[in-house]
Amino acid sequence: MFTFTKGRARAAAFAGLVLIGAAVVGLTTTDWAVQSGWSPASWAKAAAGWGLASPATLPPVSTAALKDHAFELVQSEIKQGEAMVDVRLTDKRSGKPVPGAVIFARRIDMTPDGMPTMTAPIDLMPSPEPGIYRFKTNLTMEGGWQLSLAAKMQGKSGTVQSRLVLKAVP
Ligand SMILES: [Cu+2]
Repeated sequence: MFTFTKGRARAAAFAGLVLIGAAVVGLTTTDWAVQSGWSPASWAKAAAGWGLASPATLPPVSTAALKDHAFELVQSEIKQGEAMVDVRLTDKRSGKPVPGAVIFARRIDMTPDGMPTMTAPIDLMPSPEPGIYRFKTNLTMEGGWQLSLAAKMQGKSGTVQSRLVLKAVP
């Protein structure tokens, strides 16, 4: 018989929470890249970071937006082609950057230029500094691109959702 270890159960519960969160806020995997590069170990670590002792103590999923937190672009004009896009997660009350958020959904497309179906791959890279989140993408066309992000923060039940417009320049 296969038995779940406590760590595995916790990881599975956390993965479930993130997917439920994505579903509840109206995101689907076809529209959004739900982060797939996680290992159960990192899920368990993230869950442990939230102080989750066991799946039974998982907090209820809230769709309430965390309006006092937002992502902002470090640079809003980026050279066309393969690019790194840095965003800062800020607590608007203190102005301080917030490290350690789990970005569970992300998408980049050309909605600002009337091309909502024109998307590009967008991968989360290692953070260059605390509170800064870096993405690798390929802005194949000049013009306006919209970066949509949804994230969970440690110790908070709501979701940070931001839509940021950047410009790919020659
Ligand atoms: Cu386009």
